[in-house]
Amino acid sequence: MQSSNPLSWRWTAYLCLLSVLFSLFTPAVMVKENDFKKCHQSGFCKRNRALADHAISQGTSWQAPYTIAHDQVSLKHGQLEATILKTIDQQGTTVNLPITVSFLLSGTARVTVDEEKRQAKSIELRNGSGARKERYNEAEKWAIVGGLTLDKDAKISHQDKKGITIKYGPNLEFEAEIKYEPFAIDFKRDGTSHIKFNDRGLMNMEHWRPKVDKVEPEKEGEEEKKEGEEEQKQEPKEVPPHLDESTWWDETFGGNTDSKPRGPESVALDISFHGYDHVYGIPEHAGPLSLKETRGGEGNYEEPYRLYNADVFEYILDSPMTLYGAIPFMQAQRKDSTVGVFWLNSAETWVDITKAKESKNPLALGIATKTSTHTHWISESGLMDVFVFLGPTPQDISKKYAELTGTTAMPPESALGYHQCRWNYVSDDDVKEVDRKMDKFKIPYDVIWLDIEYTDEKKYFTWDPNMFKDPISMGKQLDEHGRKLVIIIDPHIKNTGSYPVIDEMKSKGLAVKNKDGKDFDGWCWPGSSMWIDAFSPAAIKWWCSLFKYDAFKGTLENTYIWNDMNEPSVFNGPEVTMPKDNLHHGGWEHRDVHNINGMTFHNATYEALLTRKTGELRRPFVLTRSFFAGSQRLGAMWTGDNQASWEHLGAAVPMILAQGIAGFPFSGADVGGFFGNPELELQTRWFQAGAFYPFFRGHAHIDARRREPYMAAEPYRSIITAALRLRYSLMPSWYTAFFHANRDGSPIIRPMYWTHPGEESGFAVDDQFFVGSTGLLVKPVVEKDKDTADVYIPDDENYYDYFTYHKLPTSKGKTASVPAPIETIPVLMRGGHIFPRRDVPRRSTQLMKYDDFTLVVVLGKNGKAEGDLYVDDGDSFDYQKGQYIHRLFKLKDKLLTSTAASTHEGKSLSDGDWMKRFYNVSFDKVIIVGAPASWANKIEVTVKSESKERPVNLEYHKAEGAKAAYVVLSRLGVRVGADWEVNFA
Ligand code: NBV
Repeated sequence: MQSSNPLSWRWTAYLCLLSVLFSLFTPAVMVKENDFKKCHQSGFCKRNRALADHAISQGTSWQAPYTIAHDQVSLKHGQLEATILKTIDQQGTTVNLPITVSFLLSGTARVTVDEEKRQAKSIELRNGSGARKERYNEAEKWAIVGGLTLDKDAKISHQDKKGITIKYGPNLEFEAEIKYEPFAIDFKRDGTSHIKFNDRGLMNMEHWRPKVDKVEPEKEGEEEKKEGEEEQKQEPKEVPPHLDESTWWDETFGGNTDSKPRGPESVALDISFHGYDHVYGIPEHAGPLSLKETRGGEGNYEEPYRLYNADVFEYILDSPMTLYGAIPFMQAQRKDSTVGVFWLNSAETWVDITKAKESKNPLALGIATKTSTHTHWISESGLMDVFVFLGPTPQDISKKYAELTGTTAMPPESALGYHQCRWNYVSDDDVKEVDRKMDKFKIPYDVIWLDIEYTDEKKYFTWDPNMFKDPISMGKQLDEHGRKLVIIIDPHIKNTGSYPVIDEMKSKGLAVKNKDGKDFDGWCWPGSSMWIDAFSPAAIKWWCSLFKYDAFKGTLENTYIWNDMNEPSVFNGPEVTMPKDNLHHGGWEHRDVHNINGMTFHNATYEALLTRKTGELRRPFVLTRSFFAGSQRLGAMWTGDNQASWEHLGAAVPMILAQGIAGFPFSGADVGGFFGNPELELQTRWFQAGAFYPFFRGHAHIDARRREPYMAAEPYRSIITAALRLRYSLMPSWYTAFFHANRDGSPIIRPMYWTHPGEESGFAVDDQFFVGSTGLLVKPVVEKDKDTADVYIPDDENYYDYFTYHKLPTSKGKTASVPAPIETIPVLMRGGHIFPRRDVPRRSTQLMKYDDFTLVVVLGKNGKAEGDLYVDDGDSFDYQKGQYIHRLFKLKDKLLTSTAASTHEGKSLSDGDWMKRFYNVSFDKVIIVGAPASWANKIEVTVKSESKERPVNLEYHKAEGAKAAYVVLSRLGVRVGADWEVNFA
């Protein structure tokens, strides 16, 4: 940038100002591990961990003080109601904790525990707080969208004074054995225990109590003592750490004090997975997919996994430290069985994990027969609300969880293309230039992004008047090739004069409040800012009004939105976020809702895009940084501020896999790394990996050098371009994988345990994945100077190299070495699958919309293969009215067929414009890899479709060395929407 450029001096001035300000506040740019709490610095975590230590040290003599009053238990219409009595002192005083166990039609069980006094609001708040008195009970309202129908057939199979057993689920194959004293639940499937609640007695619900001020010793007497009897002074009695009251009523960290008007109120429970040695999920953490133990020991963490959405940039790898989002959903895996739990709580949460070898037979000296995983869930406030899934397959778990929290939204198809981002494209001309260059170098892309600098002084809904003089012409140029623009809108609103957005937000009372009920003012990019309270329906409505085309001038139909900083990031707040005693709509404390906060903002923006114009019903695209269970319904996420390092490249795949199995599969990592400048080899490898992220975006920090794909020197530019074209050619397969995720919650990229739950050797593998159900097995290269890759092979099928058709010498449970020089991405094709692609990658997905397809058939060992293709208009909601095509392909008994996959397909075909335009789109080519030698003499096959039969040329390529035989059928000319068959007999 020249120094004469106005942006340059403005930047210098701005940066100077920032550096002054940053020296005044805890700055976001210097975030280090120590700026975030460890468990011992978080009062409730420390107490509960200490309670666990205490309980475990007591061995069998420990009994949790929670008992169910046996004469008050009832089961009605699939719901068990009872009261847990918590004994709180030596005199036997008890506190009532109403418990509901709901048996859902889906076979999922839900255990909810509340506190009677809080339900009745008969508590007193301290410090004149205006907060709600109940335990937070609205997490369900935000996270759950279905699946709560009760299973009225659930029935009592046993009951006595000691407990009750309920049979429930499909064919009554599940059981919940509830023990009264101490309270515990054993969830069984087919008569054996899988998940146990409170079997280690770590349950803890810190009940409400009034603050009793300790009587101070009389001063005079004390003074006398000090003078004369110093040596007789009694040491204060040491309080065991689990009873330590020092952080009950207020707590200070990093100079910020939390006023805690309700005192201690944590909820904790131990949940054990019997016989399960792997647990997965609870994103977002930068660590392995198979979660580590957290109580020390070699290779383990010392700290629990933390879930407290925070702006932790330049984050540490291989760490249980919290990141930007939280999904408190965990799956456990053992050979041929998957189970799971969903801890529905939006407050700060910590999860300890330990594993124990257990011998079935105590006399079988030292022979451990199985490992069990013990987890300990600890949340600061709210209800105890846990869903239990008994599987038995990973698919069941993903589906049942999706029934509750919803599935990934069907995105606009362009959102699956490549996204070109950086902080920042400096002007509308700059954007146009990048757009032109991508075309010049024939590099496909769909979306270009604008970061915070496009605004007029960080005032969202405005454009920098000097640099973005004509956003409309910029948007129109992009539209010429079907491209989109994404602009960033953050939740902090600049608190400044002459800015209608802040004026309106204040006057309508839609900002988050501080503990005194005044608009909360904090520090973020714009300086002094206020935060929209997206929990409030009125705030959502107002937010929607800001996005109308006539309100937000300069935006067009091809403008989409990026929500950043929605944890929320508050530079001068505790742990770079909001004070916990801030107040939200309905009087809920920020403490209760913190982890949902980001999702409410994402939701408001999603709603805003849906309602930009009356009558315009197009799929929104909103990227979010912060998320919670349910955020998958609203758009995509990315893994935040990573670094241009090989280690961060390696960390991305396990993180994206964790997102997928936690129900939020539309995820990606900044390609190239956000901070720093990647060397060309790293950048190239990152593009190759990114081409297989569900969300594929290149992004860079403002200080990073320009690195648009065309900037790379040869041969890297061509290699990156090839990776991008590969993404575009496989787009039909990606879109079909999204369709499946949308239908049943399945991950888009799938880890080995999910696809092969019977193959234990793959349970910890997290650096490779299958793409949807295509059978494409990808292992991105994440190390420097590599020219081979070892791919783990999970079964005894045939595996072929995607590019060369070389058949790999493989065997189940072993790795196969595949060539991976810089120009190659290790991609294998698993036998038995058929996947669609388009062989002419164009400038954007929209330009490929009506192109013909190629089908790749990869024969399995049994000579069969199958797969599917889903297509719709990629933009509207007409697919919900049946305006889509979903074909099933099968090759068996020498017959390749395409049939409609569902009866819904094409309903009211004539209504849809897209259906009409798509009518003649065809399958042009079929490639059959691993073709039998008996086809070698064929030169022709017959294709039948729409009552016509005609011959098609068959090109047979015989096997050569490792290269498998394959067949190509060209100019097939069968319509995608029609049934057809090819006979190879
Ligand atoms: O808006 C600027 C950046 C953005 O580029 C990045 O992707 C976000 O994760 N944003 C964070 C704020 C500041 C980062 C130092």
